[in-house]
Amino acid sequence: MGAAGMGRTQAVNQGPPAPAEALARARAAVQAAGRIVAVTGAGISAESGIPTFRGAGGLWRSFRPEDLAAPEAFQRDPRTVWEWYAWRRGLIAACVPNPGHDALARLALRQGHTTIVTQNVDGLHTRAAEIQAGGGDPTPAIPVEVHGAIDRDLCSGCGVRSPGSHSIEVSSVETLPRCVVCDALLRPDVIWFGEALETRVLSQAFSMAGQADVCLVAGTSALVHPAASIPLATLEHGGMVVEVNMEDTPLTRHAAISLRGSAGALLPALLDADDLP
Ligand code: BJW
Ligand code: ZN
Repeated sequence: MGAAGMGRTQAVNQGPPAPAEALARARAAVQAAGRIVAVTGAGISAESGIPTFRGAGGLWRSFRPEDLAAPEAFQRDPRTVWEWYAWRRGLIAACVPNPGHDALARLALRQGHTTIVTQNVDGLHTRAAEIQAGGGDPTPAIPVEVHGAIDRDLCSGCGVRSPGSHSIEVSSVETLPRCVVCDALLRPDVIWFGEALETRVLSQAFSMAGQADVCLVAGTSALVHPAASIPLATLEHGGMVVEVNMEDTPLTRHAAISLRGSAGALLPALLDADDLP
């Protein structure tokens, strides 16, 4: 029996299994999988010190998304939006990957058919890939970033991309960074609410999920679409979803195996077995 069939059969109406048993089943599924896609969200970076968006301590408890993560907000008040992003850039730059990022990077580097798809804009999967590759080629563990990258700028006029600065003067609109090509305001190269995700990037994410035997979903509330639908492509293909999260999400009912706990503890326990591919 393939990994997908095995997980689904065992998941039917048996209630939550004991954590050790669920972990053992998830390890067996990962071991049996030919192709794996990992879909990650803010929860995987929480243990690196980067706040999540929703839930206790989440950014949306203190800030209104429509004031900061929407194109209308940038048109109305670019200074306030930049102030928030400059603060987050600084915070993220001071953070390092945690054992959850590391375990996923090691999996992708040793298992030739693993793709990491992340909603995170913090670049920590890429940094983990570089560290875990140890001077070798990190490419297999470089993620598909569906919501962009906070460390990059995008011209709001001509769309040209450039590396982001860490010394943005946010005291007035006049001092905000401008495009060297067309002089329009630069903005962070992230996807805001109401903006389309880049077609090529989104297609790649759905295509990888649509070929995967196991979709490992870690640290996302699975509330923001279209990213939240990516694991469903694995289910449509006949694969299984394994969820790692501190709490239930809308995806939990689709998951063959739900592992409750922190990604930093569970992902190494799940992926770092000696006998895994
Ligand atoms: C741990 C843990 C630990 C904690 N270990 N776990 C369908 C239905 C309804 C609405 C829509 C729909 N389709 C589209 C929409 C609208 C909207 C949307 O989804 N709204 C919903 C919120 C209602 N989507 C959009 O607007 C998207 N665009 C779009 O659809 O365009 C259509 C279009 C087409 C053509 C032309 C034009 C338009 C864009 C969405 C962009 C989201 N952007 C943000 C900000 C990015 C930039 C930035 O960082 O500033 O992306 S919002 C924010 O949410 C960020 C995240 O990537 C995203 C997802 O959050 P995530 O990662 O899941 O984090 P949290 O905080 O929600 O959850 C953390 C989880 O971790 C929790 O579950 C914890 O339990 C867990 N956790 N610690 C393991 N240690
Ligand atoms: Zn420009």
